Amino acid sequence: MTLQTFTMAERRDGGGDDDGGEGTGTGLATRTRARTKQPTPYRVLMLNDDYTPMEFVVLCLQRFFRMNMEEATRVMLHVHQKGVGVCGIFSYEVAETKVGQVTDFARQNQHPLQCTLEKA
Ligand code: TYC
Repeated sequence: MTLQTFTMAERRDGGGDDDGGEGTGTGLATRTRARTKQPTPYRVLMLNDDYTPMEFVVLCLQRFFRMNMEEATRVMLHVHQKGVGVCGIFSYEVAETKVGQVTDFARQNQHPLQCTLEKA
């Protein structure tokens, strides 16, 4: 969310007085309103492989995607059977961070587990 300052003349709603309580006293009153902009969503995907233990994948889903045991097991089995599965949908920055966390944790434990992201 960004905060944008604008003059009364720029207000779509016609604004109020020109130097109200929050005015500048110069006759060019400004107000600040919140502008919300949804970030482009990205899917984080987990890929299957033949070597990473199922328990390790479940641990990753719990640790980095805040899934409970039941959810994490369901997603892990989906990936195991179909080859790929969705861990969650995030802003680019958050998605990229999670991919890095999973990849680093997998490498630290000598597992080939792969995680990637794509535009949702
Ligand atoms: N296929 C792996 C096995 O049989 C388990 C696995 C599941 C690996 C999901 C990666 O993203 C994955 N041990």
